Formats: sequence, C-alpha cells, structure tokens
Amino acid sequence: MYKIILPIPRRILGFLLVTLAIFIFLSTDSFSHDKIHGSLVLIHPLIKIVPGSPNAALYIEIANEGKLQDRLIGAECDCARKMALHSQIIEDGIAKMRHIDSIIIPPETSIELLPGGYHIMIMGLRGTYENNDTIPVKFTFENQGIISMQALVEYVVTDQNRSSLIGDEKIITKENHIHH
Ligand SMILES: [Cu+2]
Repeated sequence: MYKIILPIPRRILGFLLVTLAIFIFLSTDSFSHDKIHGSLVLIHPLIKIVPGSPNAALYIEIANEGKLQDRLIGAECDCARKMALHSQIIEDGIAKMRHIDSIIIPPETSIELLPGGYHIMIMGLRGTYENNDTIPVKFTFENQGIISMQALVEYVVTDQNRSSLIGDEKIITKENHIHH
C-alpha cells in the first residue's frame, strides 16, 4: 500500500523544493542586488532621488577582499547626462561638495559611500523614475575594470541631505574652477 502512495508525495515534495529554490534564487537576485567581481564586492547600489530634481546621488558599499588596493575612477549610466565622484565637507558650517578623481578602496577593507560623505553625483536625469525602479549602472575601477549592475531607486521626501542630492549646480561649477 505505502509503496504505491509514497512516490506521489515525494514528487510533490520535489516540485515544492524546486519551486522554493527558484523563489530563493529570484528574490536574492532582485532584492539584495550585490555583485562579486574578482576581489571586489559591490553591495546595494542605491540611487536617492528627490522627486522633481534633475540631480540625484548614488550610494554603495564596496568591499575589497583582495591583497591589492583598487580605485573607483568613474561611473556612468544612460539614465543621466553625467555622473561624477564627489566628496562632501563642512566648511564654515555649510555643506560643500567637491569633485574628486577617485575613491581608494584599500585591500581587505570596505568603503561606504553614504549621505554626508563620498557619493556619486548624478547630473541631468533623463526621464522620470519611480520608487523601487532599477537602473543599470557601470562602475569603472582601476584594476578590476568595468562592473555593470542594477541600482535601486529610492525617493527622498524629507529635507535630510537634500542639498547633496539636488546638487547645487552653482557650488559644483565654482568648485570645478577653483584650484586648491
Ligand atoms: Cu555631489
């Protein structure tokens, strides 16, 4: 009796396991959106957009698991006119952004691009994006080359770090022409 009945639940169990495996694979792929490339791990690229502003900022954590230093030297996407590496400093109580050539990722170290610090400025967004949209972005590293991945869009509706997101074009233009 049992020998006849058992193969059926097993088949169902197998089907359920395969379904579960596919589900876990898909959810890992779409929600964590991390990328391993050589000795670098790119974690959770997030594009923070203030609705209505043509500028935005990209934040990401970059872990270097290798023995050699690498440098983030640029980023680009079809979503905007230009992307640039920025640092943010407080000068005379005013938050100012500076264009920088690269961000060093030391060996066996993780660097976080965060509001108030290093970020990738996005200037001249093309089109409009919804909260939770994904945008393909290319990051360029000195050693590991170009790494392509999806960044997640997050709307910012509070005043927190608004200035670094909307990117005062006047400050940026001025900073580009002053030689420190
Ligand atoms: Cu900036």
